[in-house]
Amino acid sequence: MAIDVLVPDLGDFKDVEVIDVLVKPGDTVEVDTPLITLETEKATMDVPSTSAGTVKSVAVKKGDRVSTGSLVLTLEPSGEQRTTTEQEADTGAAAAPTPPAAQPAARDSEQAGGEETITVPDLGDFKDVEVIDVLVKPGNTIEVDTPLITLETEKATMDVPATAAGVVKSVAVKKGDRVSQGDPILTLEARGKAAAPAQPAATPSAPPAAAERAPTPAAPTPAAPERPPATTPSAPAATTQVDVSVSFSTVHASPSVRKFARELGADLRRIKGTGYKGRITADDVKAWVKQTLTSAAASGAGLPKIPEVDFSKFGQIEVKPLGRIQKISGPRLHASWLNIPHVWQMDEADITELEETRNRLKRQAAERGIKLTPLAFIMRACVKALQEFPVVNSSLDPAGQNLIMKKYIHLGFAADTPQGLVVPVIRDADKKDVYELAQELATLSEKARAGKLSAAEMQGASFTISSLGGIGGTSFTPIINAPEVAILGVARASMRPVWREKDNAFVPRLILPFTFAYDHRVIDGALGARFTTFLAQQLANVSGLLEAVP
Ligand code: CAO
Repeated sequence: MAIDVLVPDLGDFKDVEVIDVLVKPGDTVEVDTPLITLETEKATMDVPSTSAGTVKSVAVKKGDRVSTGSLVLTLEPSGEQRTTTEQEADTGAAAAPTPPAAQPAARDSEQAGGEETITVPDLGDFKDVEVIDVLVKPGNTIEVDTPLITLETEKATMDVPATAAGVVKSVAVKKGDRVSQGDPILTLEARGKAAAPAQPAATPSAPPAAAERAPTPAAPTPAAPERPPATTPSAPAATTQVDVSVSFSTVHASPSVRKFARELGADLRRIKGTGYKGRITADDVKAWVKQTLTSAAASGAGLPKIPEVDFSKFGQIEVKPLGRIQKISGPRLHASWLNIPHVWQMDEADITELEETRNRLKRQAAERGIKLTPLAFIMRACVKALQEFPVVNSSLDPAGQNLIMKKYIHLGFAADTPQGLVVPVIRDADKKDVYELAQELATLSEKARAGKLSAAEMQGASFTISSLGGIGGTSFTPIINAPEVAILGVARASMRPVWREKDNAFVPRLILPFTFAYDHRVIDGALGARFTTFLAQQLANVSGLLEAVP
């Protein structure tokens, strides 16, 4: 016969939120298997099963609110089942009074303003409970309910909240101390009279008492009667039959850290605690989330996987590790590819005159030790275009809310080296003429090929050019060098017949094809096309490129 498992006696607490449902139909559960997790503002607790069997149906879902007697699930029993008597015996309910609700930290003075000492609240039968964290220090301003210290027994943690607001004058406990009811926690310069803790409203989470599988009768604790019933429950565990030793049996973390982890979707069971006695701290949760996100991005998590193939099945193979540079640049290229919505605007420039002039100047330049390649002219044209369209020389801030406009123009250029692709950077390119650019281009290219570039010589680019013109190809689609917002890909120039209206004839012209790749979050299509048009005009006007740099 099916068994209904109900929410146990939650004492005075009602409408407690279900923050996790830990089982589903078909699951086999044992006695004490956690079924659901409940949470009030400051406490979390798992509701364990009272019977063993197979889950037939689950009656609650995340976000539901439950009270004593609410149906949790229905089980097909497998034999083992606790009777009420057994449960009571197990929890000692019949033999001893319940651990009281972990009260708000008690005050020994309630006058308005003045100095107050906040003491450890009623912990029921439990004494010498360990302080595992002190959350405030002298000088801190605290409010009513600010967590002051965290107490922990072998399996449960609880924050003890403040009952008064004010400025902490001195703290009487430190990590590792053991405290009992009435021990002073801190002294406070009170800001004013707080509502007296007339009820266990600010009860911390699973009290140590409960964690010790202490007596937990269904009836309110004898320690509580002098207080009116709670109206704002925060620790149902405290006055219930729920065995919170189960709730906290796998991880050690304070309720606030549990809440934080849940908000981030972090599974505490997978996080290694670095806090006191292996406790999971908020920083552990943050570090875990950060690492998870980083590795997810690096591994392309969420993307459909490329099938793994055993190539040796089809013929002889040799496995060669990627080069050092490839190992570094690969993830960066991948990140740019995945993160930036690229648009590639193709265009071409008539560089007939540019090449005629360059060929004329080449020998002279060579005599001065300068190799005047087309790339130096292209760089000069890019500087002019970046000055005309400064947004192309910007970066998006990490939150994607602001543009960082750079007042400098540092040009990166992709260089093919025996060790792999590197991107040396010509700093302050806007202050250099074509010859200076050519000279620095040659120096940095040489250093790149010799593997002698310093880290500084590869940093700080605000725009990058990738020229494959010396090699070949008619066009290609470069990947933006994030966090830059654009890159220019230069292909090989070739002589082509171009229709010239005034001659009513085709004339041979040297045409340079190029691709302007841009981040569409920053640059609109119209601006992209204006940029390439402007760039083509600059390249067609060689005398403009040769002008002295102001
Ligand atoms: N069209 C036609 N010819 C071109 C040209 C173009 N767009 N660009 C260069 N050339 C010619 C040059 O005129 C030069 O010939 P001359 O000696 O007769 O003048 C020749 O090609 C070689 O030029 P270069 O490559 O030595 O010099 P550069 O300044 O143009 O380029 C550098 C320097 C470092 C960019 C280049 O050596 C290089 O490494 N290119 C590869 C870049 C790359 O790998 N990009 C891809 C990155 S993404 O994987």
